[in-house]
Amino acid sequence: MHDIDIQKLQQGDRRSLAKAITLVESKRDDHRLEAQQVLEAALPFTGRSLRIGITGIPGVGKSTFIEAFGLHLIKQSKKVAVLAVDPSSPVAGGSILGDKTRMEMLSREEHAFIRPSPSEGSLGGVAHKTRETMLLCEAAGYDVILVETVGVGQSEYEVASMVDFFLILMLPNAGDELQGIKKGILELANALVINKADGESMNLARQTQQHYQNAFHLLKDNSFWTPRVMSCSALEQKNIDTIWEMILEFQKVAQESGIFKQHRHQQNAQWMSKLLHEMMELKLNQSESMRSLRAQLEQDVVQGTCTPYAAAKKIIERL
Ligand SMILES: Nc1nc2c(ncn2[C@@H]2O[C@H](COP(=O)(O)OP(=O)(O)OP(=O)(O)O)[C@@H](O)[C@H]2O)c(=O)[nH]1
Ligand SMILES: [Mg+2]
Repeated sequence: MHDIDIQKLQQGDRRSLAKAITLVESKRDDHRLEAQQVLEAALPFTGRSLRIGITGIPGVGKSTFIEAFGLHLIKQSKKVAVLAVDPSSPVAGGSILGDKTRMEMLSREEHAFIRPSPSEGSLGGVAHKTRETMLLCEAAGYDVILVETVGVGQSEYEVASMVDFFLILMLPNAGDELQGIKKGILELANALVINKADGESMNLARQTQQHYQNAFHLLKDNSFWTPRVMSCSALEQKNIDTIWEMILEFQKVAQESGIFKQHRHQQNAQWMSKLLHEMMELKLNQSESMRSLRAQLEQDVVQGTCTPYAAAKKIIERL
């Protein structure tokens, strides 16, 4: 039994929060039910924080940025939670926040909560329960939730679908067109921030900023917000305050136009769809007869004796 005290969690008790997250991340069937109950109890206390997604290729400075940004937020009397989405790809090489020393200062702060996500072996394990974890942090009174993900693939879409503001960090390198970031991902951005704008890279950073500013002008401009292009030095903590002000401006504009709420409602609809898929999978795997029917039909499809459509239909009918 996990025995999670929602009241304590709501008062910001870190142990209760950590325990609740562990429960939510568990894959055991009996834990799932319990996790659902905890989430439902926490739900009335969620929705009040600002959710920010931060991505960028390995080495761009995400951890350094989040530490500087988090410390700045704490100075503004905010409570900050940092969550990591771990794509666990061989490229990323395991847990993003495995090397916690990089956020040493932030992790020592009483008003910061840092939670690395567990390494997931499987495909589709991306953003594993990050949304649920986020809600638990909100219930525990964190004002700003920072979700870090490595800019190497699918996880950005997942993260973008659960945050209010999506920020991409870039290197000061104007020559290198998209710096390994896919164009589609660039379109998710509410802001691009050129990091490492310090020392000898100052000029290059300025050029890169100009470059992306032009690129964004060519991109869409039919929304309420034109993506901003800024630069900063996470290492020297320069311009971190300006980035926070820009995000606050976004929040204000989005809230006043009603888009902030609308966006969250749409995200909830997407989430429901995702849960529905998950629950169906779970149900399919629960009974022996369903498992064997599925295996048999898969064989038939592979051998060409049954169409994928007909096979899927048979399974759904049996469900
Ligand atoms: N000059 C300079 N170096 C920086 C800056 N931000 C980060 N770095 C350095 O860049 C390296 C990578 O920084 P991290 O914060 O670990 O980068 P990351 O994006 O979290 O990397 P992964 O976790 O591997 O994806 C470190 O050596 C940092 O000290 C910056 O603003 N200026
Ligand atoms: Mg990192």
